[in-house]
Amino acid sequence: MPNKMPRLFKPLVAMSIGLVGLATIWGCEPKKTGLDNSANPNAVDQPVSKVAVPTFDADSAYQQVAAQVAFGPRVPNSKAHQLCGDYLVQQLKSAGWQVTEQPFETTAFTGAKLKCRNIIGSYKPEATTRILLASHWDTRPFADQDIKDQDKPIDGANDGASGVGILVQLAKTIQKASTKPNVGIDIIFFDAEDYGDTDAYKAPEGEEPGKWWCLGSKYWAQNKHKEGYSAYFGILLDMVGAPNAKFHQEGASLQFAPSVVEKVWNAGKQAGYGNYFVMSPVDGITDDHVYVNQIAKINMIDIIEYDPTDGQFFSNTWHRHSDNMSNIDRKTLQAVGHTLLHVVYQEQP
Ligand code: AHN
Ligand code: ZN
Repeated sequence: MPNKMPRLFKPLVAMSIGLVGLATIWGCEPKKTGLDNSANPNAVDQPVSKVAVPTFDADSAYQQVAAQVAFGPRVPNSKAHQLCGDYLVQQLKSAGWQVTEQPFETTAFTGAKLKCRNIIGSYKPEATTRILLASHWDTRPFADQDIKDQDKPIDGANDGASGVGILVQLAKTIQKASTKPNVGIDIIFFDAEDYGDTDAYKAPEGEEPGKWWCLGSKYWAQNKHKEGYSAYFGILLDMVGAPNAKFHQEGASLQFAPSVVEKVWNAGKQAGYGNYFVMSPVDGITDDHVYVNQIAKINMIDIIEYDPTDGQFFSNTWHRHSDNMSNIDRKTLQAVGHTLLHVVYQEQP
């Protein structure tokens, strides 16, 4: 059991309490979401508000997940990593988004030097009111939760490719849509989230917890792609493609950005995905959003499949070879992608 324990957010909770008040001043009051088909003939029928939201093509999102997995495991320094990174840059560019590549070198807990890059796509780069959407695009070099071939890398269909696939499809959807969002949007694909230490690693006394995880988001938060960059809120996607996924309200998100959690979960419910967006809190997870909050001071939440009551913590494919394409369900991609569109389209500068 302890070997399945995710790193909990506990050490950070006390530090973050002061930020809760900050998070509320953004005034992210959840607005009614939904659709008005008179404004967009392509919209799904769900007349709740005045905002027209395009449909989300989950089949295309699924293809975007499959395209990444087809490169092979996207482990830093590998050929598949290089080629998949190039592919993601090209996908964002072909959707008309402005792309910034942020190369960096970092060191893993193994001592390996990793050549990495964060990939940033910007919609309406001139807009000052901006939303940040993110997911990690690298995959874990080991299957340390598996019972065999623990030293071999995983496909990372869910843990990596799912969030990225949804965000690529969101960029393409916005490009094709007749109605456009009113705010600027940045999509960041963080590198080197998942090269963290295994249970066999003996941390030296006093080592900062979570030191080896989330290296790309830490780098970006300390070296933003544009001087003075900020966003008024952010949403991280992590493991958002498995069948019947349950997204509880993750503890660090609730600490840092409760109004963003409320906004997103309300949007999910109103868009008809209440089975996925479960309105109950769970423990915090040390994930990329923690560093975006702590270092970059952007109120970012995490949509992550994590259920501490199911005995698995994360799902039963987490850091195992079973995290392959058979672990991806279009319905889950649809729930998350469509909910994100609802959130994005209801925002006003
Ligand atoms: C840890 O368990 C250290 N982090 C959870 C974040 C994570 C790992 N997401 C995907 N893989
Ligand atoms: Zn992982």
